[in-house]
Amino acid sequence: MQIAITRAVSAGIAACELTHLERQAIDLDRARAQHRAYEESLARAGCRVESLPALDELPDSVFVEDVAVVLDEIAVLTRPGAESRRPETAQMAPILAKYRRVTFIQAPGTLDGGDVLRLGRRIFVGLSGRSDEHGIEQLRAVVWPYGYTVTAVPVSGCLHLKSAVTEVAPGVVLVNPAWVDAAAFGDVRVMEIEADEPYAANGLLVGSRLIYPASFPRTRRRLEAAGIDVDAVDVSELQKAEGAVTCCSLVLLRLK
Ligand code: CIR
Repeated sequence: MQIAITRAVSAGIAACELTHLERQAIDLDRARAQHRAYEESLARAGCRVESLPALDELPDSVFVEDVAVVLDEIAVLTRPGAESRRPETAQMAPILAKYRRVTFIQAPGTLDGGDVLRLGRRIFVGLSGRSDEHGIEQLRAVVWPYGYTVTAVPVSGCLHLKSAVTEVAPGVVLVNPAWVDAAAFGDVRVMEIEADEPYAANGLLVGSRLIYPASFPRTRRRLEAAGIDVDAVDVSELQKAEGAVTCCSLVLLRLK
């Protein structure tokens, strides 16, 4: 059984961090409705959804992916690159402690979960504006005893590594080649996004189902043509906050 941890949209989301996007008005009610529909898609994919209450004083707290890296063996609470987001980790630690032993990335290291792509026992971490060498080295030290390799991957032009690449089926990655060089991922099958949908590389694979934004129909057709079972969700309000589908949940295997 998989558990998906989510957090309701903050009433303060209008003050979210923005790096590559111009600020646009976010309709809070609509964002919340879209987030609930996203939670339903997680449930359809077979997850038990643990939905946490909104934290109105933390604008980006709906994007729970960034505050932890959860493996079967351990949960690593991050130290987000954006200072405004650092208090989010203390809110998540007791939740994850129900399921895993927890450990923390320490200053001066920074790491955002959005930069962490796990392909089996290989973990790739974006060297982005949010995650640095110190954070990556600390993650490596925590996970190597469990048999994981950690490889830093340069990203440019986007917020996180997973803005540029995600796993969309076992052994298959969907890439925006303008933002990351897929050669870094070694022996995987690479699919490219449609060039006119630059944000289309972020999908959330849960079991054999891909939760995927409704706003990228051309890339979605490519995925479906490849036999991938796509569940399209409208996350347009969350996209205005530079969010996508992986970032709104932490999906973990229930081990006991
Ligand atoms: C931020 O800039 O931190 C948020 N506004 C968006 C975070 C999106 N996170 C993700 O894609 N993993």
